[in-house]
Amino acid sequence: MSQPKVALESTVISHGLPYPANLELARRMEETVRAAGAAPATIGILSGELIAGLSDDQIVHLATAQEVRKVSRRDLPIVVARKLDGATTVATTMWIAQRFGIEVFATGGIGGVHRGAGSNPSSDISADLQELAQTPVIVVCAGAKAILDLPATLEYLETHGVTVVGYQTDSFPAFYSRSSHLAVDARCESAAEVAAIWRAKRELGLPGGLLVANPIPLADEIPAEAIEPAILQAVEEAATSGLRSAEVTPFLLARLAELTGEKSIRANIALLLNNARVAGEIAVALGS
Ligand code: PSU
Ligand code: MN
Repeated sequence: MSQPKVALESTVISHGLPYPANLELARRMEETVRAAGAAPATIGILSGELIAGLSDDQIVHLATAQEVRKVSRRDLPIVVARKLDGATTVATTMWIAQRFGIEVFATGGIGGVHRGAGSNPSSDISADLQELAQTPVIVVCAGAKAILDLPATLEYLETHGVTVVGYQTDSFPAFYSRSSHLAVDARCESAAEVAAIWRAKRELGLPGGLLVANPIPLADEIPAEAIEPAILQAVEEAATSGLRSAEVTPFLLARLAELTGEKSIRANIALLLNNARVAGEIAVALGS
């Protein structure tokens, strides 16, 4: 049997964290997956080629180049036809992972329903959610950032039949904070329990992915109250700046990082590594 594999995304490298924290993080994610007994495959697009298992040189390129497009599902045919470089979001990383036969993927936070989307005709809902409904990959995340509307995000996942399990938690995490106080569908204590739910889903013939929500380690947590003023400011600035589509999330992430400083970058790295470890353990439990 081949070694269990874990997919890793590249939008967090090109657009999620500043250099050099992004490069160090990408390398440490891979080491953490290996330490758990699995093989990492960082996913990205170079000159239009979909790659699952970027080399270190290729990761350096995505961490440093200025013109790397953030590639969601709708961008895939464009970057392939035009032979462009692309950093893959959760949606595209899932899609490429399943093409390469990889079942487990570690990320930081998934995209979701943006605040105000429900009442807004130009509502912004990440393609990550539809991908979870369609593509058979286990996604290990620390929930989603509270820049999003978390109740609406969970409702959307429910509507589209996406099972959300909490890893050693009863509530959906809010990225920097361990709890959003919103319930998950089931609590799993171990990687073996996650693997059992995944196998049952496959045996039932249900399409789509499984979302595993793994809270940030306690020592690295930033309380929700501490981060909320920065979120409100960033969301307000995004609304008044007239940003649209794929630009919104990178803008919010960058403003939040500026407003909250080093501490939020440290927290971001800590939760990503924690997710790489759990994803590695799940891949080993599945033997996939
Ligand atoms: N949330 C984070 N960090 C990130 C992202 C989301 O805390 O880097 C990235 C992920 O790649 C995710 C994407 O898939 O942003 C979602 O973008 P959009 O909302 O445009 O779908
Ligand atoms: Mn969007």
